[in-house]
Amino acid sequence: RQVRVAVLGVGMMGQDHARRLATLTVGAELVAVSDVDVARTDAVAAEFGVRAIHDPKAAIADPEVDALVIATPGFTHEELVLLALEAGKPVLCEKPLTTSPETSRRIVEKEAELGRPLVQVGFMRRFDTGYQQLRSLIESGEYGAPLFLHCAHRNATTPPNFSSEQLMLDSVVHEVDSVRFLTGEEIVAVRVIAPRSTTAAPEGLLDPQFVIMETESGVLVDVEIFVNTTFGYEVRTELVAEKGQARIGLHEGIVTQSAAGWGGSITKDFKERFGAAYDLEFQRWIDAVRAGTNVDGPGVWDGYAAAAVCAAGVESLKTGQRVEVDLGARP
Ligand code: ISE
Repeated sequence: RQVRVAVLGVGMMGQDHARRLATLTVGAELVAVSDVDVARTDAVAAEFGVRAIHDPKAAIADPEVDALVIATPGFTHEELVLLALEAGKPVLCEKPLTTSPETSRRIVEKEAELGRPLVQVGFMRRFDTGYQQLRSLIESGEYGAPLFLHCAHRNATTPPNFSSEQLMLDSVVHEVDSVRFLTGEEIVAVRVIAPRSTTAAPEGLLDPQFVIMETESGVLVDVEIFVNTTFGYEVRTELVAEKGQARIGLHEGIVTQSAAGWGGSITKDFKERFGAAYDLEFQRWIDAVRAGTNVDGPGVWDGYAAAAVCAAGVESLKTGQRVEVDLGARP
């Protein structure tokens, strides 16, 4: 049977997901969209020939909706995810799960009370071939223990009013999850420092920043987060292990050589760079919902751990100190 899905939040990402569900994901049927912007909801609903449900709570409660994609802004996630949990409906929630460890913890506890997984978190990099290959390499032990991960995460531009806090919660959160995915370890401490800002950074945003993370076993991670490079989207990771090194994300797509020289192209945004990863993420999620397991990928604990590390990062940026992360017991 087809899973009838409603997409809550049809901004840039939600529209992309609506299209994915309507045209690509096997076993899914897009049945409704919902957004605080009424005109936008109506336009997207008309585009896909589905229902516009203006109140997201009504969409969650709707008997003709089996599962939900939440792609609204992060600060709205807690309430919507908790309502979906109460309704017993599977959710694919875009990252971040919520904007604080306290609120994410509530979701972890609520799901534990229900006794079955219902929420998958949209850390799509876990479905990217490069990240999967790097994880397999680390897991195989062939290169010995990992020592460093050097990461660069660059965007061409940011949405208006993007703050230094959002830089941590919306952008660095991906590196946090990637490190946890690649190493299979929790992050125990964070320190954030920043050079002078680029003149392209909007008022109020420190950009770029440099984030240093330590894992349980002592892997040291550095992240250059730079979101106003003005020209393209690039996410790369270099592993330095005891007996070998590996890089992912350096060149996506074709590399050319001609009289003009050699080179390649740079993806313009994350929809392009991670398009295939999103497609796979959605297919695996819908397959899991149909199988009754609901989650096939990162879950609420991953969302919570990421929120805790990001909160420590925000604190470190303010105080300049190394901030330890204490996740507490996993229910
Ligand atoms: C955005 O929200 C994302 O999730 C992208 O993957 C990330 O690269 C970007 O910095 C965020 O703003």
